[in-house]
Parts: sequence; structure tokens; C-alpha cells
Amino acid sequence: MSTTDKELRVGMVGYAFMGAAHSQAWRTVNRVFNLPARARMALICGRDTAKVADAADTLGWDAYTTDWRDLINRDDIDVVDICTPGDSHAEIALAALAAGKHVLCEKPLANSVEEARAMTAAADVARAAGVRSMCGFNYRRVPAVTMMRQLVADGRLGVIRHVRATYLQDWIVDPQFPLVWRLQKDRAGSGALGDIGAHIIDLTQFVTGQRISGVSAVTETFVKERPLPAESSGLAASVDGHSAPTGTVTVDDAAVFVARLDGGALATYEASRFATGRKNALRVEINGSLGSVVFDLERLNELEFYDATRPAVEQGFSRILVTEGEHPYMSAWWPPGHIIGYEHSFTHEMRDFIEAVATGVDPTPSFADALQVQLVLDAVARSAELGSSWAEVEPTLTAAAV
Ligand code: SOE
Repeated sequence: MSTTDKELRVGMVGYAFMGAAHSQAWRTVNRVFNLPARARMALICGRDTAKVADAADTLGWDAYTTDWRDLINRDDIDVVDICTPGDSHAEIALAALAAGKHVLCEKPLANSVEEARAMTAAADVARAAGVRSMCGFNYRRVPAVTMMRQLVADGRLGVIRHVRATYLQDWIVDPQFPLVWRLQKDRAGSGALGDIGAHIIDLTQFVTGQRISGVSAVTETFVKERPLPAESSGLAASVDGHSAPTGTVTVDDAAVFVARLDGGALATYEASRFATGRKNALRVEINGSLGSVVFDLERLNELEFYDATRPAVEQGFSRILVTEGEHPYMSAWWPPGHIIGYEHSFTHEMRDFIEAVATGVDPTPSFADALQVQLVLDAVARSAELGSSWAEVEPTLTAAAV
């Protein structure tokens, strides 16, 4: 419980899924952690007056506005929390930093490398004036992921040889799912690649301490036309039995790539929204010369750990239940064995952000860290487009038995 009277007055832009997840964290963080400042949920911003008014009431914000520039220009706002689609991240972050506001921006940082570079440069300038910025890769703050990084850093896995990361969803498998903003390049920048691929890129670089130095990729858009959302077409999904007007999907539905990391590891990545049956299935496995560790978001309180230094008769993957007080963040919650969830990663994210801003240090991941992710996203998209490293397999004359 924070007892300080120092406040960080937060203004949040956006109120959809990430706005709700961030609100849960802002509501909770000072009741669970004893921090040098308290977050005040001062102002929420959204374009639709009725919807943002409802969001302010539902999510627990003191007031609301429909103009993010109003939010940024107010003297009684210290932090700008950006929870909007990617096409507005740069504009809002640049204005907020110029206005001397600390910034937390959801991932991916931007819709392009150019935007990410500009945001990183602005963050560097603002830092000189004590203004802090962070990108919201929340999975770093799952205790088991932080512990994974510690195991690697402590040398428990030895030399890292393989990184194997998948992030699988299936929410758009139905071709009748409408053409929402996440399926439009001008809004989202990319599809599965930037939305969920960004997470496994950041997470694996965070855990291994190595950076991706090169990739070879393929991407696919399985469903290329989708019904326009009712609110944009003004029509219901179907009118008089005729299908609603459709639009072109301009982003990837799935991205698969191999990568080299700068510490010598080989890596495979798969980000798909067409993994039927997988709802939010993030899994990372790290193989090293002395052992392996596996994280599975569906069992986010656990790690599978293989210690190759143990006597042969004792070897096997053990299950670490990451709920001890000694585990990252866990002393703030419940007794051992009382597990936490997806939402707690955001509370930990706000904890670290508040502590960094209040003590005058830079929170991580920085915009520069997020720019590195953006550079990887760009390299994957270029590789997939060029197909340059792709070696075709000569078709056999007869269909092989498969
Ligand atoms: C995609 O649907 C999504 O909401 C991502 O945008 C989030 O970053 C991820 O945490 C959950 O899935």
C-alpha cells in the first residue's frame, strides 16, 4: 500500500481492451505495492462522448475528454498513457513528450521504423529534461518471464543455442469476422506480426539478452476480403440476404520466420491469428548447453526447467511454481501457491513505471528497445516481401505419399 502523498496524475488515451487492462492496473497498483508515488486516474480520452463517459465511470477515471490534445495541454496531467491503435502512437507520444509529459505507449511502439525512430529521438531529448518514457511490453512483467531471464543471466542454461517462440490466436478464423482496424495496415501497421509477433520478439530478446541480427520470413493473408464493420458500412452484416459490402485485408494473418541472435543462437518464431483452437497461446522455449527453460502463457505461474547438470538418473523437466515471495513481484500478492493472472502483468508494468518516474530513472523497455523490435518487424516484412532467401523445393513428378 502506497502511503506517500506524491501523485502522478495519469491521462489515458483509448478505452478498449488495452485501456481496460491498463485501467485495472492503475486502479490496483498503489493498493498492492508501496511506491514513492500514487497514480491518480485523472482523465480518460476517447472520440465518442457517450462511450468515453461510460468508460470513465466503468473503469474508474475522475473525468473524460474527447480531445487528446486537451489532455496533453493540461497542467494537471503528468503522465500520458497511450492505448490507441498504432496509427496514432507517434502523433500523441511526440506531442506528449514535447509538453513534458511522461509517456507509457502500448506495443508495438509505432506503425513504422520511421515513426519509431522519431519517437525514440524525442524521448532522448525529453529525457534530458527528466521526462521518462516506456513501451508496454507487458509479458516481460509476468514473474515467470522475469525469472526466465534471471536463469539465463545466472548461466543456468549455459550457452544459448535455440530460441523457439510461438504466439497463436484464432479470433479471425471465421471469414465473416469484419474488417476491424487490426486488419488494416494504415491503422495497425501490420497484422499478427506487429500485434503478437512483437511480443515474442521483445520477450525473447529480454529473456536471452541477445538481439535478433537477421531473419528469413514468410507471411500469409489467408482471408483477403472481409465484410466491412457495421459501423463503417452503415449496413448490418447482411441486408435482405445479400452480403454486406466488403473490404480488402491489408495485413498479414500469420508470420513465420527464422532468425539469428547476436549471441549465436538460432531462433524460430511463429505468430498466427489462424491457429484454430489457440486463443492466446504464447510459448517460449530456450535451449542451452546446460539446460532448457519453457514458459507457457496458459500456465503463466509456472516454468519448466531442465537442468542438464543434475545426475543423469535425476534428469527431467521440473515444474517451478513461480509463486514464492522470493520470485519477482510475488511478495506483494498472496501466499505461495495462490496464483496470479494475465492482468497482473499490467499492474507490475505500472509498478515499475511509477517507481522509475518517481525516482528519476528510465523505465524499461525504453522507446529505443521498442525501436529495436520495430526494426525486426520491418526486417521480417521485407524478407517476406522479397522472398530472397527462399529456396523452392523442386516439385516431384509424382505426388509423394504424405
Ligand atoms: C491481440 O488481440 C492482443 O490483444 C494483443 O494486442 C495484446 O498485446 C495481447 O496481450 C493480447 O492479444
